[in-house]
Amino acid sequence: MTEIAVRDALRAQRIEVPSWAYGNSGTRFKVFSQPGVPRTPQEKIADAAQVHAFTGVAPIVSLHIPWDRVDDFAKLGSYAAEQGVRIGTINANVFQDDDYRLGSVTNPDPRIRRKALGHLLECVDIMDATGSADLKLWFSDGTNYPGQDDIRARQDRLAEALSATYDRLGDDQRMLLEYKFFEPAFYMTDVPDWGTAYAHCVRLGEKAQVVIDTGHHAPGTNIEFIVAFLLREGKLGAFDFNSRFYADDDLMVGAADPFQLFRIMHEIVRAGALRPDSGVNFMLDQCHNIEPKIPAQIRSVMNVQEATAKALLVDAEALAAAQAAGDVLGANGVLMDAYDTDVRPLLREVRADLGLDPEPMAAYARSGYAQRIAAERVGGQQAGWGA
Ligand code: PSV
Ligand code: MN
Ligand code: MN
Repeated sequence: MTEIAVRDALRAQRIEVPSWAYGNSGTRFKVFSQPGVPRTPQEKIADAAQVHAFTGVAPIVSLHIPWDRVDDFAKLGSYAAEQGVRIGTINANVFQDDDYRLGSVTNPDPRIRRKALGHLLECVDIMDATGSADLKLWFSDGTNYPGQDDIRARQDRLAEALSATYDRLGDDQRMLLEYKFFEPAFYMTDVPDWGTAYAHCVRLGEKAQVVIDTGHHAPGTNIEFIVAFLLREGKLGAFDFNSRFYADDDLMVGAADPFQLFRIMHEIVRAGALRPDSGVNFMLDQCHNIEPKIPAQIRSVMNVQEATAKALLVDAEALAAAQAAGDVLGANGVLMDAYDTDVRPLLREVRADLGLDPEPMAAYARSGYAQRIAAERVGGQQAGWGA
């Protein structure tokens, strides 16, 4: 790829940020409060707009319903536009209601299944109002003990709810199905892995695609293989980017394993899936329990940019030649040369081209925004967990 093409690709890159990254969050042991956190969905969007203002590549904000429920979603969309961003993916939430103790769409009780489906359909109504293209579905459904419920019957119930939701989607809307190998269910999860998500999506049709949340795999899983496979099948709809050391840690993407992030982005670049119109949505799904939230989102966006820049710098011709020649060390060397490149000077130039400060973290710190929200906002809210 020519240097101009690399710069163009980096300028055109789009990363979607989650509204819930700006609220207070924590673990089940303690939620720490931070000064200036948003009290309303509008304030979360205003904070997200800061991330875009300083990086130039994050103009889209995902919402989580009901955490971001408002009376008038069309008006919230207009508010976002005034802030210089737009509302993106709508995340459904069927995991925080007492009724869902034994599951939501896979619950043995038909009344509770109907309630869960009602929420999913309501999320599509919200998408209509916000102009969102993607509905993201993650189910906490599963069982804690062998024998607790029938595994196959639960799959039937899941398929039924997915199909009813799929039928409600508009022509330009998609359903993104996210998997997670455990938690909160500890014995069996109803959508535990990409294979299960993929099989449901294939049955549903073209508008159903798989979401890869990077934190939702067992240690040692080769995530870039999953990326490559789903891309080849045209079934990779989106990422939920974050980092993990142990379980679903939701730490900043690229913090735990920048090399893994590079390997993922290499598969994306190879498949031509980086372009904003590729159908792959690059979202963050993170919490910032102890670090300040807006800078943590800025840092995360920068980490994705760095991994992307390195992936774009891979010498594709040299790599193909080494692979064809069976040159194991040569091929690996081509990849490592790109990974070992310091791309920060290049990204500084890309930002300058966009009319931005080349150093987003320092520029945000100097802006005084953090001090202003700390003074203005009293009584900031929890991101959603336990709310
Ligand atoms: C579940 O762990 C998950 O990754 C899903 O995407 C939820 O919607 C999200 O976390 C909430 O942060
Ligand atoms: Mn996720
Ligand atoms: Mn998660």
